[in-house]
Amino acid sequence: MLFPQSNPFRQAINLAGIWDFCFDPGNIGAQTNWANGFSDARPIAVPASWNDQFAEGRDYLGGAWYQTRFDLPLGFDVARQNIFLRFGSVNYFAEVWLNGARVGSHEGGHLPFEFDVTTLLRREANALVVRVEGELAFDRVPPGNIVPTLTVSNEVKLPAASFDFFPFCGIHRPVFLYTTPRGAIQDVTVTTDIAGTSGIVRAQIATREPSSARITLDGHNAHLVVETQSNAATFEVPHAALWSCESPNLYTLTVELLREGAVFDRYTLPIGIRTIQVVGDALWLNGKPVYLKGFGRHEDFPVNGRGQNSAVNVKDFALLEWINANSFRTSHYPYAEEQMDLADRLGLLVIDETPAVGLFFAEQGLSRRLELCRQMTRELIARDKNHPSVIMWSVANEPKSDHPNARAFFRDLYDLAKSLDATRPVTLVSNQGVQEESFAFMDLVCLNRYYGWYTNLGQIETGAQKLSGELDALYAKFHKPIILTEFGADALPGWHAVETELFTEEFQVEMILRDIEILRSKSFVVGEHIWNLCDFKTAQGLRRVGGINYKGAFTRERRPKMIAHRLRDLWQTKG
Ligand code: BDP
Repeated sequence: MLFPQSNPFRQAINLAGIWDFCFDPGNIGAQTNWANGFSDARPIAVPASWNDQFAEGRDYLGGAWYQTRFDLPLGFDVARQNIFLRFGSVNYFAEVWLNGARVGSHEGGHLPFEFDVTTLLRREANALVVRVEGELAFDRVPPGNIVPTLTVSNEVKLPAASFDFFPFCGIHRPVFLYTTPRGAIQDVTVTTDIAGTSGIVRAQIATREPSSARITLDGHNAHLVVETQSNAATFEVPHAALWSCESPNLYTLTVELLREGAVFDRYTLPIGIRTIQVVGDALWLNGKPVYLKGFGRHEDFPVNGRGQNSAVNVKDFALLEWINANSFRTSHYPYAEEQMDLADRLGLLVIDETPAVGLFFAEQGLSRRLELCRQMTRELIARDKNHPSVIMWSVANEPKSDHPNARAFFRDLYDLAKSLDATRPVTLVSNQGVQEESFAFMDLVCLNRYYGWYTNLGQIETGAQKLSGELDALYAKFHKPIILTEFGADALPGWHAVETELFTEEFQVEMILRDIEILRSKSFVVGEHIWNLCDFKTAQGLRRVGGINYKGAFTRERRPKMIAHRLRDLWQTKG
């Protein structure tokens, strides 16, 4: 799915700003037709989560209504164009009306969706209404409110999430209104390869009507043009400037559609020429082994919640660069498209994860959860397939996969991801260790471990030895490269002790650095991702003082803890 863009053939406007908002715990909106507009509204910022914007409503996840009005800008022409209304993401369920007519709905919190609204628009005072609802339920993805008869729950949480981050709700990413000409470019798929010193770029396009196309590749002294009737082009780029962490070289791919020799649509895409492969025990980028140094992260910031925030994105990427990280995982859901563009530009390697966190496999709701996971996998790959920064797909985080239904569930998702994208490895992030049956068919093993913290509490050396033994056992069983995708300890910023003590910055340093020594002693370990880049908000619970997970190397306000300085020294170079 293409991101909206403006050029001489397309226009996009961002409807961000202050909208009208109303909580609707009694479900009055549906009964009294708020779809046509509602009064007694309060102002709300879009995009942003609603939870921290007001004096009340922090834990409210039920129905709520948004509305805004807009005029059609000059150049938006319903007679000659298709006009789309596109949401970057809404958590969790969205229902949309335009000028009183129901446009459609979307389930799932972190992926874009759009509607062709051409026939519903008027020139002035268009009324857009969105009902959003973020209830936690056992048959949603991620699941929540799971009763103990369905699966073992770790801990009581308020709200009852089955995952360790706050279930922020609202219109989280930009809402665009954009035009395309009739018969426009619908999709572009780019794959790349390397042949000697040449780069091979294959572009496949989809159009709304059959059309001839001109596809151009520009950059780094190359200017290559292919005219095609078959919607496909292959370029051989001599002496290609490859995309890598050290040199994130981008080329520009331009697709133009031609009618009677004249261009009537254009879409421009930055692309990177690179390969990514699992080869034996190693992960190869551009034919050379690469070792991942970085973090699991969250989209999380005070007041804004999970709303797309470009300043925070830029800051987080600056911190990743400062600390000499070369990678991160979009734990535990797809991040904003704006972040993926930055990763391409700045040369960060991304493990791109679906929203499937905390899955369980009891029969009740299982087929619905699987169908949602399939939908989200399809939507994620459609959205992110062209990003050179994306080096693998993660189909889930920490499922409760010690259940007979789990293996078939993940086989299904693995096969689906591979059928949609044969160019990237597919993985599962698990805490089941050697018992994780799905590691048998995943391309890499991604393990989360907290020895010395949740197990072997305070025993850093004993924990490190257990980690060592477990890594050896995993490798002996699966013969695959391993990434430790989570490890770490909570550290209260400013809390210190001369002797080993839980929750101090010293303990966090000692434990992480000892674990890294173990990882570096195993040739089959291809990455270390510390949990987490920053402290982040969670549901309330006895393990989360103030509703915060303190495993960040930086605080929630992005100030470094001791571990940040130590990692910066250790990682020194990015590669
Ligand atoms: C792991 C989860 C992660 C948590 C982390 C923790 O994957 O979401 O935040 O533990 O407890 O199990 O800090």
